[in-house]
Amino acid sequence: MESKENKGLSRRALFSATAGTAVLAGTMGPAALGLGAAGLATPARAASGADGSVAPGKLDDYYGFWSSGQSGEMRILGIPSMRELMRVPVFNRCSATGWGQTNESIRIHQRTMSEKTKKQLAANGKKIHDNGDLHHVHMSFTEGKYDGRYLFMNDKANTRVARVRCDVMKTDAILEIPNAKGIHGLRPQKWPRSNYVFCNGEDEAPLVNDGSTMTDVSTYVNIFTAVDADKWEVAWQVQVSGNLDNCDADYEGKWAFSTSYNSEMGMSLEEMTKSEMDHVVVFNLAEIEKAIAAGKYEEINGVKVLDGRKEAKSLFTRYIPVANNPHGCNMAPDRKHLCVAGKLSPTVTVLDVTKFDAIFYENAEPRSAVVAEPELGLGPLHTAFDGRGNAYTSLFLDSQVVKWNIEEAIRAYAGEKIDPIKDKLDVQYQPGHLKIVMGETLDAANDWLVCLCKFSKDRFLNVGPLKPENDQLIDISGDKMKLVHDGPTFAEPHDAIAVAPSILPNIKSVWDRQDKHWAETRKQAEADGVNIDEWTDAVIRDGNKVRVYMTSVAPSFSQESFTVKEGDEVTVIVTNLDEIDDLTHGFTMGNHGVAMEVGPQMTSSVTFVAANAGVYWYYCQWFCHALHMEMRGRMFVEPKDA
Ligand code: K7E
Ligand code: CUA
Ligand code: CA
Repeated sequence: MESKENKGLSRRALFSATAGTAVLAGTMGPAALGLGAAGLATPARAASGADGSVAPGKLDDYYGFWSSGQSGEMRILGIPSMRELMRVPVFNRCSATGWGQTNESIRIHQRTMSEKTKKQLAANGKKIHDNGDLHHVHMSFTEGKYDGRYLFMNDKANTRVARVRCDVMKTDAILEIPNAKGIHGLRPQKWPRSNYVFCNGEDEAPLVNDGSTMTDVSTYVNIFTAVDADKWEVAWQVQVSGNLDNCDADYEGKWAFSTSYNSEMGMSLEEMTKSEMDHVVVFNLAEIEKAIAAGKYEEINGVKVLDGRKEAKSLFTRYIPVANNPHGCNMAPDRKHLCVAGKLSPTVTVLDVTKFDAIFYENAEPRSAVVAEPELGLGPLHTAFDGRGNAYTSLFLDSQVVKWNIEEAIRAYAGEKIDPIKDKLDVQYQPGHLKIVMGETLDAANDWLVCLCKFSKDRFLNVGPLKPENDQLIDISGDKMKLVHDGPTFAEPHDAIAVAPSILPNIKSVWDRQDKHWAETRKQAEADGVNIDEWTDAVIRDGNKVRVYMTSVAPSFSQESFTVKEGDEVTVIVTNLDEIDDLTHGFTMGNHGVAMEVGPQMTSSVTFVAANAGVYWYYCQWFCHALHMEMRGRMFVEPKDA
């Protein structure tokens, strides 16, 4: 094989460790390849430089999981290098992987789709909403620490939440949330584990939203949702007063909390900023669960809904007044302090969550839980925490990160003459979220802070009126913060988390053939009498539906051609029998708008109508082998009357 390889092809052009080994393999069966997973050396971990640089071939110290806002995907970055490692399509349509087009992904999209959404889509000739506005990515917790099982995220645009499996880093479930509108804030329960994912409905609308009432704002509601993180369905909802922005949960499993910038229930900017104070809503999980178990809920659109509005005077909620139009809602890993960013107010309000019981059960003043309110600067949006009792708050208007000490802020609030502010750093420009590695867990570290800036302005070469955002890496190991890296990112990261690789020891490189991701497709194959775990080239006709089963082994598909009739609904099911790290194939059907990823040992399928008679080439779009270009075949579409 070695000599053949040298004859016709430049070795350098190939991936010698993987596909190159199989260059010019004449036989296409998997056994003929004889390729093990060996040969891929694992580079050593980075002993990264003080400037955050990671040498070529070295691995990053942390995974960064990034939201992408209106791009609708999740991104994986390496920290501290800030190299983009992967994009995981979630709510968006992905040209490379076929996410949003493959049958497997459409099933995930459609599983919880409402009749209204189906009608809306059908009227527009679509099967799924293929955009999303993904703000918040958070990992599942067990006892206050990341557990490496799932990542959860919101879609503000189409009122959905999604779950990504950490073993394969693929979206595994999407949930359309009934009753609520515009899911914004999202956080998993931290203790005892993430049984719930808490989701804020940001926008107000009539509960029965059928046009019978529209402009009468008194009929509008806002909904807080707890999603069952395992079953990926709504566990319960609580109707609240005012809208909901960001949320978080405590380290005891007792409370969830949400900020509200529109306690006024205003519909215009003027109305939404009219009051002196808005509020934080505290949700009492035990009381909510008790009421749900006792059946004291109203079922609306198939979901159990409790009334937690102020006037209902329930034990489900309490409303703690904070300065007008708060935004960030961040629980400190000291297990005790919730930091609510003022946005319009230059302050962060620090609430002691151990004082919430008194507010619920002893009629204590809601503001009695406030233990500090440091004045930090203009436009505080979000707060991150290190493992040394410090908080770091982004100041949107000042374009700064301010480092302050929580205990000192509490002492200052109690009257002591002490300045809790430790440092201020200019960032470029207008920061939103900021994250310290492991910083939202009990393992908060003290090395890196990532600050997600909304504007980059002059920081990069001009690329036109649409500019990248700027995700900045800041060294927080010393007393003073130090900016070490500018990282341009495409529209538009909001939140991010950073996770040590030790939390994620089970990420696969090759799919398990029995993976549930294509369980439905497997069922169909079994019904067709086709074994998709073996080399197969079955074509099954079922009226005008044709199912074409193919396998792929670099550099071939098992079918060099197949024939269908004009107007047939064609489903192509491709199984990649290669078992090698990084040996992904693809299937692209020319001139049909069809393309999908078929990872090692993965099955993917796609359905389309062959509307025009003629010859069409399909090909593998992932460069997999020296003969990757030759990995192609023809679809013959016979004229209808032939
Ligand atoms: Cu501040 Cu959507 Cu978390 Cu953006 S939200 S910044
Ligand atoms: Cu298979 Cu390219
Ligand atoms: Ca307000």
